[in-house]
Amino acid sequence: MFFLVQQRKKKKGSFGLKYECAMTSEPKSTKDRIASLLSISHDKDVDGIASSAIVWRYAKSKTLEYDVELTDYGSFEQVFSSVSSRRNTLIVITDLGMDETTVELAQTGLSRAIQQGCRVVWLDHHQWSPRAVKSILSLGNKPILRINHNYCAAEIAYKVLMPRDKICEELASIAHDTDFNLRQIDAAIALTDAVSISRFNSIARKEDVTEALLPLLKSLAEDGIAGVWNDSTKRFRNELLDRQVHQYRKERLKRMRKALSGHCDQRIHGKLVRVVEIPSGVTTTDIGTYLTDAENLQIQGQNLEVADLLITISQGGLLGIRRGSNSILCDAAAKLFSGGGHVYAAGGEYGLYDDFEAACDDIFLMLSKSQDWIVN
Ligand SMILES: [Mn+2]
Repeated sequence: MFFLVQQRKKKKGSFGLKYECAMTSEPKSTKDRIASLLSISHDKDVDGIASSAIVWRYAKSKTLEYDVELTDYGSFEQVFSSVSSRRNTLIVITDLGMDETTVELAQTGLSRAIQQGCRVVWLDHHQWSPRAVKSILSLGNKPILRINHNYCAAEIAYKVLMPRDKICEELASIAHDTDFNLRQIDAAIALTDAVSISRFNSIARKEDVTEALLPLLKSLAEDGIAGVWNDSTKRFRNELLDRQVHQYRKERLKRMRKALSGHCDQRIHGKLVRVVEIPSGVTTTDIGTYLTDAENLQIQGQNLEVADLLITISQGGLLGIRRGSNSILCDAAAKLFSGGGHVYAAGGEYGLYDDFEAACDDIFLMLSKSQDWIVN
C-alpha cells in the first residue's frame, strides 16, 4: 500500500523505522554517534506543524535532542544551507515536496551534513519529480524517503515513526481533517486559524515564523491537541490566543464579504467563471471554501449563483483555483497558468497586476482559448 522509496530492501510487514536495529547491527558506523534530531517541516499549515510535533515525540522517545526549522517554498536555500553545519544529527524532513530546482538546494546542504555523520529521513505526500527522488536516494548514509499521496504528512510521520503513540495518532487525524479540508473536527479548524494568525503576524512584523509557531508546536508535542484546546468549552486554553482567533474570524468574514462584492463573473464555454481578489490576512483555502458555499453568496439582498469555476487572485498574482461543480477540472485550469494540483483544488500564477478588471479579462481570455478544464 505504501509507496516506498528506500535504498535498502525493507522487511515485509514492517512499517516503522528500524533505526535502532541499524545502530546495533552496524557498530562503529557514524550512526552510533547520532545524538540529536533536526526536524525540518512546512510552516504553512497544521499538517507541517503536526508532523513536526510527531517528530518531536519520536526524538523524545529516543532521547535525541530536538531542534526545528519550519520553512516554506521559496525559503529552502536558507534552511538547507544552514543544514550543512550539522554533525551527527538525524535530519527528518516532513511535508515538503521537491522538484528538480528545489532539490538541488537540498542536496548540496544535505550531502555536506551526511559527510559529517548525519542521516536523512524524508516523509512527504506531495508530487515529486523522478529526478528529485533519485537525487535524495543517491545521498550517503542510507537515506529513507517515503512518499504517499493518499495520506497527509502527519499521518505518514505517525505511521512510520510513532505507530503506537495515541497522541501522535490524534495529531495525525487532526492534520488529515485540515489537509483534506474535511472540516469535521472543531479543534482542527481552530488550530488552522491559530496557525494562520501566527504566520500572518510574524510575516507582518518580519519576525521568524518558526519562533512564532514554537509555543504551539511545543504544547502539541508535549500533550497533543488537549494541551492547546479544551474540547468541552470549544476554546483554546490560552485566552489570548482564543481572543485572537475569535477576532481574526470576525475580521476575515468582513474582508471576504467585501472581496465578494468586487467579484468579476463571465460565462465561458457555458460555465460560470468567477474571479475574486484575496484580501490580505486571508488564506486561499479559507476564501475558496467560503465562496463555493451557496449560503455565503448573498450580496445586497441578492443571492449569487455558485460559480462553476472560482479563481481567487492574491496581491502577489498567485491564483487559487476551486470548483463549484464537478464539471470542472481545476488542475487543467491551473495548467493554463503554469500551475497544477488536484481536480477539486489547484493553484497557478498570473503575475503582478495593477488593474483587477484588466487581470480578470486576461484570465477569462486564457480560459476561453481552451476547453481542457471542462469535463466532456
Ligand atoms: Mn501537507
